[in-house]
Amino acid sequence: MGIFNKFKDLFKNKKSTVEKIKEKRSNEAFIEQTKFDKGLKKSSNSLNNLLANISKEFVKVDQDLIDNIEESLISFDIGNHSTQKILDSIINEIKFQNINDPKLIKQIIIDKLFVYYIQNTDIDTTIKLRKNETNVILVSGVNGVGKTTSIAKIANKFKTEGFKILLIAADTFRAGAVEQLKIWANKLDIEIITPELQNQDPTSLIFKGLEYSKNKKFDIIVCDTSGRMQNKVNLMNELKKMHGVIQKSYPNQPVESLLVLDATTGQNGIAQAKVFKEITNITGVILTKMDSSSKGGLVMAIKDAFNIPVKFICFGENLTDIEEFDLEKYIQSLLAEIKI
Ligand SMILES: Nc1nc2c(ncn2[C@@H]2O[C@H](COP(=O)(O)OP(=O)(O)O)[C@@H](O)[C@H]2O)c(=O)[nH]1
Ligand SMILES: [Mg+2]
Repeated sequence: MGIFNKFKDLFKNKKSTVEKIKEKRSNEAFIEQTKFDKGLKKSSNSLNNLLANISKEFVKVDQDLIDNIEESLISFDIGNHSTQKILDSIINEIKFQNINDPKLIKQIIIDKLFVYYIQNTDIDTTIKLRKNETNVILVSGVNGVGKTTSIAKIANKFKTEGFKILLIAADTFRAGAVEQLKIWANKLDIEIITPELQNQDPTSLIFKGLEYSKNKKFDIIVCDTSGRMQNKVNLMNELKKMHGVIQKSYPNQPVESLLVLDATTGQNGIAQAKVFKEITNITGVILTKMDSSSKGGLVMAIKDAFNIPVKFICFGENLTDIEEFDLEKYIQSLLAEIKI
């Protein structure tokens, strides 16, 4: 069932969105929410402040107030396109209800924000793991976004769930990168394929790993890659080659190609996604460093701009600071700090 159906009823009755969601949080003997709450606390606080300022600073509903709402949505990293759509629906609602008191605007903003959030949410956010087959995950992204750390987290999660995992350290470009993944592999007691030489061709290393895996029947292979600057044509083409070699080895199944984006980079992350999507078929995003970001709107901007789902969300540097993305939990945590 799409999340829209789950939430549809919430928007039907007269209670505020925040009230309804808070009620839901206390009613259900509660879905494990702590990680999302912890990871989204900054975002939730900043959303609360943005909304509180709007209703405090203005005495009447006019163009200045509308401009302020627009700026607030953009500063929350929702992206220009989504902001425009949400703003239009806010303006329509203000006109429809003939509202003159800015204090009443806060509720409308929240409602419109979350109605927009949950629409068209049929896109699949889960990793498709095929049973009795080898699933290959290629992880890409620019330097420092958290690729290697996220791979360790994913490997740990799937290992705990009973899968047999192989890592391929195909970031042969940066000194220390192989060592970093090797340390994680040893700690997790997971097999790893490493290059013999620095700068070894990463595609041939992935090929070697895939060949090795054929008799060993791994469930999941995760390939690390070097931090490609999206304007470096050679590196981007190399990524395309790596994708190609995986697809050739496993022609009957889609390559899970995950792009790692750092939530603190905001709209820059959107620019990165655009370039990576042009080069290779990105099937999902791993959104990292949510614990350090106060701008939870990026999830919406990514979905809106590319229709690429966020599949994992990371909340810190520890191995367990990762969750499969869940829109309902996300929305609930985003509203947790809001005071109406
Ligand atoms: N706070 C926080 N730090 C993270 C997270 N993910 C990664 N990092 C840190 O970001 C830095 C770069 O991570 P790394 O995995 O080496 O990035 P890579 O260059 O993309 O492989 C490291 O210091 C990580 O500990 C996260 O979700 N939250
Ligand atoms: Mg790395």
